[in-house]
Amino acid sequence: IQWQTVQTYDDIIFQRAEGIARISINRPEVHNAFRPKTTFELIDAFSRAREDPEVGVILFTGEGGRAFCSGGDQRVRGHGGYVGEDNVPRLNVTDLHKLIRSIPKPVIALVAGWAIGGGHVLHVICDLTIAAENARFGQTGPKVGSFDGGFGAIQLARNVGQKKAREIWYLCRQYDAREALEMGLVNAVVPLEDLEAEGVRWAKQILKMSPIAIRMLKSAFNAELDGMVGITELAHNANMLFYMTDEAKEGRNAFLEKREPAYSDFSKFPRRP
Ligand code: 2NE
Repeated sequence: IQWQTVQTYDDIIFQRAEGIARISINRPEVHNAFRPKTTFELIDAFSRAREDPEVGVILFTGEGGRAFCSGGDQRVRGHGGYVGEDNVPRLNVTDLHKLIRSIPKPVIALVAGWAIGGGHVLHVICDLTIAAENARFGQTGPKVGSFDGGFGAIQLARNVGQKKAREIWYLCRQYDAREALEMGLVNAVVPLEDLEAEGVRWAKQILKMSPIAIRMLKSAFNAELDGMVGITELAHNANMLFYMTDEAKEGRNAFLEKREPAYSDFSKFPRRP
């Protein structure tokens, strides 16, 4: 696959080819730990991939083959969050979590090496995870004075079950790729050299499917778990489909044509059982 750079950033790489976006954290010297700038750039790239009608699937990975992501950059962890160039401490990774969750296109994590701490949470949030044989997974929060009680705990428990999720968080152990596959933490394990090709294969298979069916499925999976926000997402997808009907268009046309006395004539539209 011939990746083309979409946008240049400092901390990440954003490429596109054949309907697939590839977004990669590029800080291998710290095992792809994220600082606020990294997160802002990721939010920008994911938003662009979301808006791009050519993109149907997003691959999310880390450069270097030794880490997907090692979580928040502990060197810039300050009083109340990770401190950016503006000296403001923040946890803007929350916005990235919500974006990956709701972007109406599948996001596939390709994990080589470490997926640790907040980096582990990032793959947990992705729709699918393909691991290289050298992948290692785990949470470190309670060891380093942190925790993620959001998707990092709750979605993890949905993925691997309550007992295993509590083990992962309370004991801060590390798990290899085979263990991750056994507990349902990842979808597949492949040799490191095949990781990207396998991700592209999965993406291409999804790209053959109905985009609306995939979109509706992602929001349906979210809806059960995400409360009012999840139901809103599913409901607005239903709205999108309704807007495509003649019935909804009649309402819009009547308003724009300033028809009197009643705006719309819905009489020709059936009341279905
Ligand atoms: C990932 C792990 C286990 C790898 O160990 P090893 O021995 O293979 O590598 P090493 O030497 O520790 O790491 C290589 C370089 O990367 C830096 C290291 O300090 C080291 O730098 P130098 O000594 O060569 O200069 N590095 C690695 N992870 C980093 C990080 N997160 N921040 C800054 N520098 C990092 C081992 O490196 C490890 O345990 N890393 C820390 C994992 C961790 O605790 N992450 C933070 C969890 S909290 C979090 O992410 C979070 C949250 O809980 C809630 C909200 C937002 C974020």
